[in-house]
Amino acid sequence: MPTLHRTLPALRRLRLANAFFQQPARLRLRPAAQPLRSLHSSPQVRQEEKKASPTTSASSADHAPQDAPDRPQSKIKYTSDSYPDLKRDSRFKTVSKEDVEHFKKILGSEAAILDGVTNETGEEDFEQYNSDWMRKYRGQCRLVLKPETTEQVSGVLKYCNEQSLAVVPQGGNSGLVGGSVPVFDEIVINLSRLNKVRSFDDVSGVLVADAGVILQQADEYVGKQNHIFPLDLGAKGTCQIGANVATNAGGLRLLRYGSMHGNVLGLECVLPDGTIMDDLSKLRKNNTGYDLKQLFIGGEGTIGIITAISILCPQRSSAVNVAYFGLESYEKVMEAFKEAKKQLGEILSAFELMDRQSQSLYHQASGAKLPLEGEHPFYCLIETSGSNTEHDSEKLNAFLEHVMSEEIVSDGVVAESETQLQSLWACREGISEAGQHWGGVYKYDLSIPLPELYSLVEDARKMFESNGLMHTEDETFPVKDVVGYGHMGDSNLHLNVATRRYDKEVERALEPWVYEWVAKRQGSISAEHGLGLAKKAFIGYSRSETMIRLMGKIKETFDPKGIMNPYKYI
Ligand code: FAD
Ligand code: 2HG
Ligand code: ZN
Repeated sequence: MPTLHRTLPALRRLRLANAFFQQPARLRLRPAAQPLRSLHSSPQVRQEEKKASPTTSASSADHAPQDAPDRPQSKIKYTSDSYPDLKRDSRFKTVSKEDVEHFKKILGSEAAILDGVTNETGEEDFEQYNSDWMRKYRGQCRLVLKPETTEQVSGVLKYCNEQSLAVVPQGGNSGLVGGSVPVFDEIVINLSRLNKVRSFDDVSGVLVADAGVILQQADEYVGKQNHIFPLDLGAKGTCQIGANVATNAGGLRLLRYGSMHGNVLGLECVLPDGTIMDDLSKLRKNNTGYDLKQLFIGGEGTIGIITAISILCPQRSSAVNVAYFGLESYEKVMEAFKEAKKQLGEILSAFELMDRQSQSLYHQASGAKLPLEGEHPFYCLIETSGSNTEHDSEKLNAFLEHVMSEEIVSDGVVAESETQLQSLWACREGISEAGQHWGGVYKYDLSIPLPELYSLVEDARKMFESNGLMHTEDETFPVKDVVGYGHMGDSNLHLNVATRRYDKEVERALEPWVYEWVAKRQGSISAEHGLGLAKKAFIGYSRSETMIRLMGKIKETFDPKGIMNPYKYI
């Protein structure tokens, strides 16, 4: 790990920071983050690695253990076994040889079909399409279709609708709520071959691209023309922009650029009956009737398949700084956030929270050295992005001086180089994967009013201390640790309960306790990951009966036969 430029304690370090900020070379653009060693390898890569690992037969535990480098690999339990109350909908037909022949005609290429219906394709070839990133959900699909054009998607869906064949749209399969994999034998429609950039206008900043373009590639593409994709997240090397829209993904830049609902200008979608809805508008303003595309943003593949998006990409900032602080209490973190907004204003582009436990898990799982010596109860990562180096430095220095002299932060570092900047971001982005290193993880993605945001983590920790399910070292306890981190700037907490195995007793302790806790504070039980299968049953904690009924009507209108991503969402 390269030496980081220390800015604290107090004035001596601040002077160093000032000197540092006067060097123009230090202010660099942050490109899409590099994969974090094995930790950040994409789900596809992980699957390749898994094939070589030893496997055991299906676990008799509540849930099979999670993939981890130092553990033998076990098969994931079928979702239908983990959730025996879920029954296959008898309205749906089972895929036949005739159906496969028909799909072959539509898609016209061997590469576009993974067929376990008419030939002997083994179960292991379907594993990456049937199992999710958390290795918590596993479907039983025997047919994967990979259309290359919107017309092919249309032909496939039209036929599926006529034949009552259920489907699951699938992007990079990095979703965290079990929405992207089948529950039973639904056909997977994988969008990875629908992956061309259609146009980019460097005057307006409007990018039009197929749904299957990988987020990192989209960002690099517009980056070459000095623009930035308005979304960034840890799975950028794997997830697809169509799916990002379908999940209304939030991520690390939302504080600055806002949500997909604001940035997406148009969509091309295929409805379940094969109709192509061409609303690929490039206009920022268009008040002509209901804004139907908004229903697909966050629709999680339940009313149609997004085949292309038109999105507004902002100008890329030429000056980017990242600072990483240690703080003594959550109150100090709130103070730091208040000051950051006040003093950094329009150049503040991220304010991320990490607790001590989350940084410790990241360190243990990845082996990476943490940026600060000693431990602090809380850490935060602040990013600024602007177009004027001198102006940004002046603002950042004033902010640093203030938070240090007022003792709001106790220690901190500022990245001096691109590598250091990436290392600091890795401390934040690497937590998600680190959480599941020991066997399994229960993930909660919550919107909570800021003053109470961290109390949930403290209460969850107290609960596991008193119910005897948690021990950080003793492997016989199911829970290893409870960690809290997230997008502080968006009031979005990620509560991760790192476990040594998926265990129904742990799940029962957490659910519906977490959801009740959040509902009492008028929060949301899903801030940015969506509902999928994991949160479907709990939607009532965040939405009224009237709203759920209206959602049901929308679903019925678009998908009367219910073939789109069944058993999920509502
Ligand atoms: P998938 O997982 O394949 O699919 C997600 C859902 O969208 C499914 O319901 C699927 O049916 C549907 N879908 C996929 N493609 C389409 C389409 N073209 N049309 C219609 N429906 C479709 N999420 C955040 O919001 N913020 C984060 O910061 C964040 N960080 C993450 C970090 C890591 C390490 C990981 C593993 C995940 C993270 N996620 C985050 C979750 C996930 O990456 C996002 O939900 C992402 O948008 C999913 O993209 P995907 O291509 O992997 O979609
Ligand atoms: C993040 O912000 C992602 O890192 C993932 O949204 C959160 O894994 C999680 O719980
Ligand atoms: Zn997040």
